[in-house]
Amino acid sequence: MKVTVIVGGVGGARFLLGVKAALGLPPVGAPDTETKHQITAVVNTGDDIWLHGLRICPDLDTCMYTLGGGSDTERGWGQRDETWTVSNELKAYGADADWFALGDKDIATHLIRSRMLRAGYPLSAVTEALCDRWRPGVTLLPMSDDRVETHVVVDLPSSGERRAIHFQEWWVRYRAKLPAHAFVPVGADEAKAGPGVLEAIAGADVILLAPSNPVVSIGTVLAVPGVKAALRSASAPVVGVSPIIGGRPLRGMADACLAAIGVDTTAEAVGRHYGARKDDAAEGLLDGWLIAEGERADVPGVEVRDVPLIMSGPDATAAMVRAAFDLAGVRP
Ligand code: FO1
Repeated sequence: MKVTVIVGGVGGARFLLGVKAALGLPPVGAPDTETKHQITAVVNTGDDIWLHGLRICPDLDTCMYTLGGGSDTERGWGQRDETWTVSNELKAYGADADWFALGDKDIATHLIRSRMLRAGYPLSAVTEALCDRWRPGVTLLPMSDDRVETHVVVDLPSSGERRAIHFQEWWVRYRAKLPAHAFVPVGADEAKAGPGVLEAIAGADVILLAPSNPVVSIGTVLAVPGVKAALRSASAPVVGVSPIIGGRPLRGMADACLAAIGVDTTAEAVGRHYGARKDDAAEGLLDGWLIAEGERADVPGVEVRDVPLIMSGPDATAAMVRAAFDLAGVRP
């Protein structure tokens, strides 16, 4: 079965572990036997940032390390057994963005990526090369090879002046505590969907929206021209998984993002925000919407089902994914 998943960072990577487990694949690493299943993840690159002359791709790296067995599962990003020597040296030099910690092992990934990008390789080719080592067992496709960066319009705490800052500064330096007036996916309008992205959507047997941040992760992927239209016209059913449980996000700060775009932090509001695919007026995406056990949500035109949504491990997540397949009416 061909499964295409639209994902962001930490939540998306955890969800992909469950997609692999639901298809009988080892959650971590690549299956050593030929499998009849094909999982493709279309990954948000709006969080990417140039720092210290290195191109950092948090969501691609989180998916690659998590699925390749190299991630620090507690932190959720970067590699496990990390050291911070270079980062501390950069701080000692007073280098910019000392609020963004780069692990020594992680820096090797950014060195390889930056060298390949400077040699003219597109991000998709770079990602493929890095995955040759990490073997995630899932095809990781950048949503675009073009530069798309999420910037956040805030009032600077120092001067009160309204400015657009990079998403990472808002997310890491200010912990999303500065009210966001708008999120701007800079470059999205001119971006082209990455190689294989539209094909992975058109050719899928089932399409899943991971329980990632609906605004700055899923929303940014949807901002790439052609992606939303491809989802709406795909022959495969589209099922989303709510990232909001009990009126709040499990991890991350999706509530701060949703508030900024005037969407309540409820599973129902996010489901309505994505909209019903059969509702042409709303240009919606969903056929099905998975919400947390015991919750209720009325999303006109979308079949809603409540199941346990805590991704406590690959098996729990696999059960969630099987529920999504069920709701989509597909069987692996
Ligand atoms: N998140 C933090 O909260 N603090 C950090 O210092 C930090 C560094 C970092 C370095 C590389 C990387 O790939 C991710 C990093 N992240 C850090 C996480 C990152 O901000 C988020 O994972 C995504 O951008 C949001 O999903």
